[in-house]
Amino acid sequence: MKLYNYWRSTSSWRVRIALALKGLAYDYVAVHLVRDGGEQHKDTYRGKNPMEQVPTLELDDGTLLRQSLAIIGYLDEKHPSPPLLPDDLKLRAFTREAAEIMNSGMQPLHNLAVLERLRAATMDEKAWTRHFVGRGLMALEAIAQEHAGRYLVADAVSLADICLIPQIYAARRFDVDLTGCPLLVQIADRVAAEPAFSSTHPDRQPDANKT
Ligand SMILES: N[C@@H](CCC(=O)N[C@@H](CS)C(=O)NCC(=O)O)C(=O)O
Repeated sequence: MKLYNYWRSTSSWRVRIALALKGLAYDYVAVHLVRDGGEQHKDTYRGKNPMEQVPTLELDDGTLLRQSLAIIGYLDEKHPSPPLLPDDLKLRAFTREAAEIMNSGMQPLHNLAVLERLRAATMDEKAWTRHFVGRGLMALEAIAQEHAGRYLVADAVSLADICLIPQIYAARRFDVDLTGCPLLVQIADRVAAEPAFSSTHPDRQPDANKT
């Protein structure tokens, strides 16, 4: 398999974590989102991902999978161990709720293309990001207060943690105030030290900090 991704992309990191949890090997193909106007916009990559975003997972038979949660869902169904969703149906719903808050309620609002548009409109992109990421973090803290065990939802690693660790990384990158979500941060920092999360950290990727 080949994973087209970018070291600092939170959606890419989610897929790297899932691959690591499943013990699956892959070739790392770096797509530089900034250099030369962004390699995601070049014809060669747009053919693989018409949204001009990372990640894209190319299977050995050439099939292209896009959208991090769809890719992770495929990996989880194809390689069920360890499961990335709880067996209990209510815990499953809480896990998906947390993932969806991050996938549709937070990450898209600080995506590069959105920030570039805000910059062009001379809007305060930092205030924007802090507002929307802060709002999402408060909702996640409420989920943690209600449902956390060792992990964000109950006592097994899940899709919620796969989204959470990159999301907290992004929040810190954008200087978002984390004082209102102490349990979330406590869980995230503990889980981030686990091998599947730490080995896939942006700073440990081959394209890290390359301009
Ligand atoms: N919902 C998509 C989001 C993908 C996404 O926003 N990727 C960002 C990096 S995290 C990207 O490629 N941005 C490029 C751009 O905005 O030009 C997913 O989960 O895969």
